[in-house]
Amino acid sequence: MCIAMSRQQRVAAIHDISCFGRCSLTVALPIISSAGIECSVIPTAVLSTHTGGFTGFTYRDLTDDIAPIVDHWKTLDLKFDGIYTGFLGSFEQIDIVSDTFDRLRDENTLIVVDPVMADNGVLYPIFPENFPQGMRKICSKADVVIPNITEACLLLGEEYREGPYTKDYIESLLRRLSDLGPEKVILTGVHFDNEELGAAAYDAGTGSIDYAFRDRIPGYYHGTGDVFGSAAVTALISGKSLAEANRIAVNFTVGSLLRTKEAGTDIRFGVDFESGISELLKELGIGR
Ligand code: PXL
Repeated sequence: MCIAMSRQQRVAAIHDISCFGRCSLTVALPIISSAGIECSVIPTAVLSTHTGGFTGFTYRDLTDDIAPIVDHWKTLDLKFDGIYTGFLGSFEQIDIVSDTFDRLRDENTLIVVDPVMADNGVLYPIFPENFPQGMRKICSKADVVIPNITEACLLLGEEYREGPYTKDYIESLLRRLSDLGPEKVILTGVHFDNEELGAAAYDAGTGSIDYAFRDRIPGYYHGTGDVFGSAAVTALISGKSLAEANRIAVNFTVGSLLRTKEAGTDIRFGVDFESGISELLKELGIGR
């Protein structure tokens, strides 16, 4: 009998820990781990809750901890199949995270940047106005970027527009985002009418653009971008194509939203992605 030994995949997730209100690491870690991928973390900040809709949250900036964590990791000769970044705790972290890519990557590492900084046309108030220029810098080093439309506009230095959008507009955003450096772009919040909402995936290597849509669910729920990004990273590291990863991430996010809406949960508490993990694993070809 021949037993093939395959090395377990390993991802470094660089996001904040929002202690309550499912987003960032409390979402990335369980989703990535659920698929049998080892998930190491570099926390960028520790907050009592995320910043969306809560007041009085605590905020501990971990800017000074990132380089020493990476220094220590460098003594361990670790290999990373992926590096996935999200919410950064300060403007100074942009250069530190950019150096971290250079220090942890090898030729096989997939760098995925979710330029978490804005939504619904507005930069999160916690960030300075020049934050998008910094984010552009780390996006230029990524293999895959996952912005929403607001973040895409900020990265490209142009006015945010309300949807519905035209195909020409979306495809122009995708191509111009890829021109910043990343070969692959997944753009969320895409809609051509008021009935359906989804995401577009562009691969500059093949020139292909693929869309995934589901019926729009009314209401705004926090943390869905991180649920989407974590599912997309999990699918990509599991060997799925960009188009498949996009479709899987849309379905996982919509399932999480539907359960949360049905349960009547406070929109600030994040979405019930946990109950969708077995379905996600089936989509990935891992579950029974
Ligand atoms: O889900 C994005 C996110 C992550 N982390 C923190 C946030 C937000 C969005 O508001 O506040 C701390």
